Amino acid sequence: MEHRDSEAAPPTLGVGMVGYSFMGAAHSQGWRNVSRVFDLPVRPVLAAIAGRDASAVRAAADKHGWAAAETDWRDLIARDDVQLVDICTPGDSHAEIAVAALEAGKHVLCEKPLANTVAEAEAMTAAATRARARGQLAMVGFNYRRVPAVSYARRLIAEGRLGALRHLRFIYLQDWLVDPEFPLTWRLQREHAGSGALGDLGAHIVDLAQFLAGEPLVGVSALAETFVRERPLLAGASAGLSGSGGTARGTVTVDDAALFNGRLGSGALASFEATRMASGRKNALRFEINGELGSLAFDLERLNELSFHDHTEPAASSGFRRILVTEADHPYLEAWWPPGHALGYEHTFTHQARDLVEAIASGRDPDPSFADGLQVQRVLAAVEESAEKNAVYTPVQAED
Ligand code: SOE
Repeated sequence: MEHRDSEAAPPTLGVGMVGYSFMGAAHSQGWRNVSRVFDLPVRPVLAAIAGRDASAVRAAADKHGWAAAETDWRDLIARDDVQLVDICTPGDSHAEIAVAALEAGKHVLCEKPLANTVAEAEAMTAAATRARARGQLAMVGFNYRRVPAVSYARRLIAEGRLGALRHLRFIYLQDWLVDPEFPLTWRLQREHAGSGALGDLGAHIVDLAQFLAGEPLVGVSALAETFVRERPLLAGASAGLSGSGGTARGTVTVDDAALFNGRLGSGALASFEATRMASGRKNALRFEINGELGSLAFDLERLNELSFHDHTEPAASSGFRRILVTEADHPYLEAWWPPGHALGYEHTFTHQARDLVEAIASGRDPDPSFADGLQVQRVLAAVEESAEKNAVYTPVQAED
């Protein structure tokens, strides 16, 4: 924040983004429209975008509204017109870029999961702590916290409307890996993605469980499986070649699905299922939370709705009721459309940009912080360790 164009206009915050695929496009949308929707003390400016392929990054800059394009993220960080670096690359480059950006005096937004390993997440969190002392902020992009209905669920839980929590049940199901001929992209390679459905989808629901409950998971027991162990290589790729004749195939080195149970500090129990093999389920992130005074249920595929059961009401007339989370006093809704005029997936990125910009302008710690991202990473590591050890897995006896 940093440049003031005129006395009347708010100061600007130059944003530089690294990466321009799905998440780059989604974050771009957020940066592009945030100051047209919310009245912000600081106006983000899409200063520059970086990617390795010169013509592709130039095309992405034009398409998504970035003023300049760079082919090396180091050059992006070095730019004077960039005060915030938004990292939308695969997990294997998060740590290097984030630490370099923070050390160069930039604020950082980093896509989830924070890193591929706990060690990387620890280094990033240490860099964020050092940067905080110099006034720079770091946030991790768990965008589903910013669905208004999810944010409202947190508000109801924090207000005590559910009382003590007993069970938290989370599933996150997609189906884009059902086809065994789907190619071996970076998301299926451990060295690039860290893990599979676990880090990609499980990270979201672990973060949401901890955010909604307001406390961390303290232990887990897990199962994980890779159902399709070899997939066609992408054109041009050569590592891990196998097969003869037809398409060359490579080894899938991450999980296709992970199931785990966990315990929160308060003693509440949580269950999780993350898979990219659930045919028919496109982006089904669902939860149900039961407390001593009531329950909440949510489905991302109906993201403007929150189901609430108030168990203190007379039994005869109580039951789950649907709250349409589009009222002006629901989270984030004051700036959008009249009640009933629904929001969607993309709006979570606008809300994410708003929350980070407001934190920067006010000097408040953003949330989720890198420390929150590290906590999620620790849970993912514990899940992998438990699944590898088959720690609490007991085979059901087969019939004689
Ligand atoms: C792919 O599975 C993916 O894009 C995730 O990486 C995102 O985090 C999730 O929000 C949607 O699905």
